[in-house]
Amino acid sequence: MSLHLISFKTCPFVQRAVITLKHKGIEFDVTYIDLADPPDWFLELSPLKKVPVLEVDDEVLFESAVINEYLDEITGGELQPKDPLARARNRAWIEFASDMLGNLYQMKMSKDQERYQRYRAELEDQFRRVEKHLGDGPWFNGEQFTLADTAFAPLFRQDSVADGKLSVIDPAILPKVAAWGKRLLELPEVRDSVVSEFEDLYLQAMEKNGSYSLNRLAA
Ligand SMILES: N[C@@H](CCC(=O)N[C@@H](CS)C(=O)NCC(=O)O)C(=O)O
Repeated sequence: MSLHLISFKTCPFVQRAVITLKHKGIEFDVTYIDLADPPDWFLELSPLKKVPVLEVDDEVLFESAVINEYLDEITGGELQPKDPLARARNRAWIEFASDMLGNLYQMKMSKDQERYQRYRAELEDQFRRVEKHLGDGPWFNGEQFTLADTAFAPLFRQDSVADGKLSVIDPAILPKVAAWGKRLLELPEVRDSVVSEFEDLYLQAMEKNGSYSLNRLAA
């Protein structure tokens, strides 16, 4: 079977799939596209015109959560809780993480203070909910590392750009979130899930968007 991932270099949703692929040691190859100028073949291939897309031989899979469940299921399924209710809750939190990724992106790219504060407040409220969910760790659901961990990890990677100077995670307020995020970022599959120029590309995107938080950092 051949697995071919279509990627955009700074996309956190693609990163989720790469983390799962690397965690599982699954062979795959990658094609990077420019979402600002997507090729016609991609627009034809991707039903929502979004990345990630995973080509499995001649089949096309899309949506990061679905791709990750598939990757897990073909390799033993240990990244999902066995109990149906726990599995359903995990899926719900993965959806929650997707919403957080949207808010984090909007916050980082916001041009003005008002908009920045609005997204930041929303994100802080979401992190407080995650803090309440977390137990003694080490992972989102305790001892078992699951797809929730691979789904949230890109959030911590994006939060940590610029040496963490733009982070919204205050360890005094969110001690469990901070410890969990640090643990995730130390994993080799998370560290190696982005291209070497990720940081530069992400900061360039912020600059291009006239990012309020980046401008404040430089001032
Ligand atoms: N729900 C999707 C979200 C994917 C997504 O938003 N990808 C962005 C890049 S990070 C994209 O392809 N955007 C292109 C567009 O919206 O046209 C998933 O989980 O895979």
